[in-house]
Amino acid sequence: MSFVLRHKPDAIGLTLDPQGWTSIDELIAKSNAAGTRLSREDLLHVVETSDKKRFSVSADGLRIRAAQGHSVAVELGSPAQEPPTTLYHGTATRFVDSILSEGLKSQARQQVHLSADEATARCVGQRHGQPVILKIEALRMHAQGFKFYCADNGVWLTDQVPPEFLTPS
Ligand code: HQG
Repeated sequence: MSFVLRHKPDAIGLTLDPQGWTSIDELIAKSNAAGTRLSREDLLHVVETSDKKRFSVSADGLRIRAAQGHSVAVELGSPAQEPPTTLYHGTATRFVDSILSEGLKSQARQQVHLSADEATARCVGQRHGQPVILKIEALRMHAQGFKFYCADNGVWLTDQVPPEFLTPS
C-alpha cells in the first residue's frame, strides 16, 4: 500500500487525485488484478494497525491516501502551521557531514520529514544505519518565513532545513 499510494500508483494502473486520495474499491480491484490479493478487511486492518498511522481513510469511508512520505507530487492540503520550538530528524552517521554542510533536503520525497520527539526520530534514523538525531530550530525557521505542515499522522513536513537551524543532539 505504501508503494502504490506514495510512489508508484501507475504500477497497478491507479491514479491519485491532487491531494493523494484514491478510491478504496478501485485500489482493491486493481491490486487483485495485478496479482496482490487485497480484501477490504485486509486494507482496513492495515489502516488500523499501522504503527505510524501511515494511511488516512476519508470521512465517507470511500477513499484512502498515504498521510505522508510521497515521492509523487501531491498537495496534502493541510494549512501551514506554527511548529513547536524544536523538531527532530533522525538520520544515519554517514549522512551527517553532508547534511550539516548543505542542510536537510527532501531527496526522493516531496518534503523533509521531521518528528515531534527524539524517540521517533531515532526509529526513523535507524532505518538508514547507526542513528544520529538532529535538532531543528523549527520555530525560529517559521519566524523567518519557512512553512511547516503537520500530516494527518503527526509527522511534520517542510521543504528544506538550511544548516544554520540544525544541531546534532
Ligand atoms: C538524508 C518513514 C545527505 C535524510 C520515516 C534521510 C519517516 C541527506 C535520507 C519518513 C541530506 C532520506 C521519511 C543531505 C537529507 N545529504 N543525506 N543534504 N538531506 N538526507 O527515507 O526522513 O516508515 O527519504 O537524513 O519514519 O528517513 O515509511 O527520509 O536519511 O517518517 O512510514 O536522506 O519515512 O516513514 O531518506 O524518512 P528518506 P526519512 P515510513
